[in-house]
Amino acid sequence: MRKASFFFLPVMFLLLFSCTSKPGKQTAEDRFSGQVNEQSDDGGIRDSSNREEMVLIPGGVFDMGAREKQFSKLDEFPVHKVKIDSFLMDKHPVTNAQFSEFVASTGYVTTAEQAPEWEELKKQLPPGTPKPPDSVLVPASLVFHSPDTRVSLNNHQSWWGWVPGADWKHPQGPGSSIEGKDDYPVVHVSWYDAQAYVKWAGKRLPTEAEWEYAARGGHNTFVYPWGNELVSAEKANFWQGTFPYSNNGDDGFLSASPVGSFSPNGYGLYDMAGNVWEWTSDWYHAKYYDALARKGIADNPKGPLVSSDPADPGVPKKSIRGGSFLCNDSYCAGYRASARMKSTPDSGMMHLGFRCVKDL
Ligand SMILES: [Ca+2]
Ligand SMILES: [Ca+2]
Repeated sequence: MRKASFFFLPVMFLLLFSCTSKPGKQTAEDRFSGQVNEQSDDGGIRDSSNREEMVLIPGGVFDMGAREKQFSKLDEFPVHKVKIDSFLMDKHPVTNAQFSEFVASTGYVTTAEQAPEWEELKKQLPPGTPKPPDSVLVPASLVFHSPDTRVSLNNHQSWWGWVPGADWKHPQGPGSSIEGKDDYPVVHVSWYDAQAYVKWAGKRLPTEAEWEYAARGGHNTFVYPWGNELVSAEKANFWQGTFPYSNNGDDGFLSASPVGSFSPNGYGLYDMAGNVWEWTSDWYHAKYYDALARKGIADNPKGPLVSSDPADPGVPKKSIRGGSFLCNDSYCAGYRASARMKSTPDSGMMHLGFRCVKDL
């Protein structure tokens, strides 16, 4: 498995960003409507009016972007005014139990559970890229492993493995399971999988602006969902130790944690910092804030029309937010409210999930 993944990763990482992706074999439209609507007993749409798991995020105007310069990245600038209308947001990321209910109801098959098709994959690769062996063109997803030797923090291939059989029911790959983990966030879900779920639930994914506004918990000056104190083991599930080699687990968790294991923010939202990254509806664009800043107050921005990641030209990505159990101050400090990350929409990863929002 390791040998296969190492062979394939150089190909994969041409596609993917810093955190990578998986080639899906369906279009976004296919994945939205096909399986869900065809197989669902109730027409594919669940009447999800249960608001008890959601909290009201009251609308307002806030300053979107970086609050400090130690950890902030260029794509968090310039800080700009954004108006957000009131909306409802899930208190926590979608759990394995919730996703299981969706799959049981619809028969949905996630991206990671399907083999990539070379004809589709090669469209995203430079001409002449050789076809990988069939042994790696199998259902698989990306699983973290600590490297055995010293590696560059710029070399993400060093700690991500393309693991056949890894999917939402097998977060660490074959032999692992989600038994007893009903209240853990679902992972290894692509953006298309998340979209299928929110449609079924009668909800939607948050915009990047909504996500950041909600993460601040009503406090415009906060760096983190809890305030301005630096991250610590009591605040969130992140990486204590030297990333990516040694994880002390001082916060009690070496990987994902049950949702709600740490204190909520000012709006009553759990896990906005750490645990798993969360998909947003927006395309990622490194310069999007420049465009918004010229508007005065941006009114409920829904992301750019096209994606742009200078680190990976030509590969469209969606914005993901909030950081994960792999985040550390030495690397991404993704648990800051303004921190941005990105991933190709067909990515499935062991530290990436989502939560839903709903209009009032
Ligand atoms: Ca941890
Ligand atoms: Ca999170």
